[in-house]
Amino acid sequence: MKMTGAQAIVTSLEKEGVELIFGYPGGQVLPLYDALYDCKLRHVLTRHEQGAAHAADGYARATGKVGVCFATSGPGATNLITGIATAYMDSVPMVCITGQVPLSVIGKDSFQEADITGITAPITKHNYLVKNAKDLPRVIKEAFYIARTGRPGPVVIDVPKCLMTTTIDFEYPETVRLRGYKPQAEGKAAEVEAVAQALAEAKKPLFFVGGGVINAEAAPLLRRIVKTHRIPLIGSLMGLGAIPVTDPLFLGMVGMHGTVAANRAVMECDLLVGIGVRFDDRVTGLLTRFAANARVAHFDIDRAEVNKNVVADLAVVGDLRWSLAALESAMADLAGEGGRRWEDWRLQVTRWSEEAPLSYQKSDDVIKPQSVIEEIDRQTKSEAVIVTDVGQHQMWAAQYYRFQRPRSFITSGGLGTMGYGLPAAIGAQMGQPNKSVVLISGDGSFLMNCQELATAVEHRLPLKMAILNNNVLGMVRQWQKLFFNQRYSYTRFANGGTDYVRLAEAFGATGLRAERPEEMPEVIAKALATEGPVVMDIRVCADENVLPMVPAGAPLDQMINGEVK
Ligand SMILES: Cc1ncc(C[n+]2csc(CCOP(=O)(O)OP(=O)(O)O)c2C)c(N)n1
Repeated sequence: MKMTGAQAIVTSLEKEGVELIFGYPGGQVLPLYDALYDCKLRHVLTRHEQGAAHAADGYARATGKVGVCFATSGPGATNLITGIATAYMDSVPMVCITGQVPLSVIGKDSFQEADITGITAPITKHNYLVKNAKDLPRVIKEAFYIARTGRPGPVVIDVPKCLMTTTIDFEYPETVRLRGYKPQAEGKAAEVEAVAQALAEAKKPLFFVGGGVINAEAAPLLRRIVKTHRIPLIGSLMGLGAIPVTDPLFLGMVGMHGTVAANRAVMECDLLVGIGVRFDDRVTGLLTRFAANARVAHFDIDRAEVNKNVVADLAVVGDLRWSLAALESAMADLAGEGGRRWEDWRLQVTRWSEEAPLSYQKSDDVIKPQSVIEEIDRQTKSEAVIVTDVGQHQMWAAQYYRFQRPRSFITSGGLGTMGYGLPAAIGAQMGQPNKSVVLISGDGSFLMNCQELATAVEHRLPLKMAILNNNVLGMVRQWQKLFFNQRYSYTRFANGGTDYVRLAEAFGATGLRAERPEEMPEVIAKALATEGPVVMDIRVCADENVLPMVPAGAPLDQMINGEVK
């Protein structure tokens, strides 16, 4: 069928089953937007391209589908960068289509020209500068395949405007043939056997669960193994929800703001089985002391992760759905002993959990930020999809919300991107229209992309937004307090900060405020009962620290306010 390049892009996206595109138009994508005008695809106009990228990312994380965003050339494309890097760090499948100046003027510093494939090379799984309109269907087919297979990630397709108006014979390829890219779904049976053998020999085994389990949709398998063998687990920030955090065998998040029990278990286990994790520095602390008494087994889809940070004694490279199924079979001999094997170890770690639970000083005078998360958890019955920004509020959300399901915690883990929350929550809510989506943000982070309130209002999203407003850049202030002699350099907002109730109202959203501890539960209840987007300005005390805390670069048993000294 004959059609223009722009129509070919749109038709290819339809063939990929795309339902939603987040984007922002401009000169070099005008023909593409013209093709959108009368097609079935739904396009959401964000108020900033960064918002479009994060919304596509939030949509992808909430649904498991590939998120799609559009931007024009030059500043439109560069505004996507933070969103692309955020998705790359957390292995989120995304396809970003950017307009480029016409082929004849590339390299001439043309109006709104930026070398976006050059700029995004280190933060994309792959990228394309398309040079021939007839390649568009194949490139789009490949881009979706690359984004969602193997270790997922963002792919950029840069399309010079002249290709969008060129007529081609459209034919959508049925298959993808890429030399040099063959994601390894199945690992080696012998590698799995070796892990099962190590488990049989271990006295103190510990599973360490990461975002890879959620990405691979392997949580049900993991839950089955844990139910049978009752091996204690810890999680990374990205792994929260893979196992219900209320399961007594789940010792909590590990690392800088991990629980005493989780960090202590790492220091004392004799076999650490990392599953879909990348052992980043916020998790390991001082690498040479991390799991120093343990053999390490590492399951991951990405061979490059093995031995990158923590040297693995055993490794299984493959899709976790394959690897965990294989592990389950390989552990069959141990199944009968599930109740008794490792009983002492299990008792020991659960005792640590009981002895040193997460805790904070309660107050009747000021709203404690942790209590806000507990109240949101109670009122949403631990069933909401929680999206966060970055800072103290993010860590409190991770610590105090009781996640039950995969894809119920959406947060920027690897890049730690302030401003991620609101647009990601919009994407998550659009991807999961029937779920209760709650954004937990900070007053600093919220302002970074608050223009997206306009998008939430335009689409009448039932999104509830809780700003833990401490009038400071809390997490940075915490470091200044603990490690810079309380020299609070530029971390307080002058003049009492922003009036978030009026900000919400200016955009047409509902704004509510809680200043006193007794008002807070009512404000949350009212927000949840109010239709459409609601911003809650919750005035929390500023002088609160996220604890426990392992100082950067210290070993995990040196926790501030942890019982392990
Ligand atoms: C884009 C970006 N800029 C700067 C930082 C560094 N940073 C990390 S946490 C933080 C403070 C966040 O403040 P707020 O959103 O108010 O949350 P709080 O820590 O007070 O809960 C800053 C500035 C960052 N993570 N991202």
